[in-house]
Amino acid sequence: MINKNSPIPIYYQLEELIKDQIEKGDLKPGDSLPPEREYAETYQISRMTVRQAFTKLVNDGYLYRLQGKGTFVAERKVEQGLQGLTSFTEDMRARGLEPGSQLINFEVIPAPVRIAKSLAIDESSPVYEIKRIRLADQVPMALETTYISVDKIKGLTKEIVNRSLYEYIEGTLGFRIDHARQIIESSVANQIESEFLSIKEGAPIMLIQRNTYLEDETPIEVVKSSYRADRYKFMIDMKR
Ligand code: 16G
Repeated sequence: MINKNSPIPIYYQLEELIKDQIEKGDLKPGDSLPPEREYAETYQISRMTVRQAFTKLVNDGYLYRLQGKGTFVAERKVEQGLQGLTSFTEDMRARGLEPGSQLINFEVIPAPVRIAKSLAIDESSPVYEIKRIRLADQVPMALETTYISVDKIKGLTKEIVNRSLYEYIEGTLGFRIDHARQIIESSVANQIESEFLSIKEGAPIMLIQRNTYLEDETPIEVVKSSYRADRYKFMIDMKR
């Protein structure tokens, strides 16, 4: 219920109320919300206040708006743990989602300077440049560009990267992927990202760069991923 005598702002109370309804399953992903007017009448509050709550929930990824159609409940975000070095395939399977990839580009190029440095190889030596849309139950989650040294990881094919890169590196080649450094920063989708991730240009995304190593510090991949910020959140447990 909304308590008008509370020091807690009304738009915030409404926000919490709608979040509770989503949490309890009274509102499910894809459901359309009653119009702002109806909320205003039910709770005897102004439409401005309702709009303020809706806008916050849209910005936080709980709701989305469709021009001329109304406001809808968004899919729950995938919560991605940050401890543990896992592959996309493993992450999705662990959640009961079907991992998939759509290959955008697979070619061998001369290593650009920064990639060569990160992979500890000579500049211009051959690297695979692999661009994949990563899918969960067919829904695009991330656009991922991977650089791998051709001399270190032999025999890569389109078929392999359409399945799992880590499965090939460990299962087939017998390397043990050991550790990685990952940097996460926020950004907005450019034209390419918006096209491949089915989001608007300028929509929020999270950029992740991962440099992955074998036990002996040999770098084996440099990966740049753009994740949909409306579908993903990251979680880390901490101990003091
Ligand atoms: C994840 C990794 C990526 C790795 C890929 C392998 C992040 C940010 N990136 O997407 O570095 O190359 O998994 O997945 O987590 P695969 O084995 O399914 O091809």
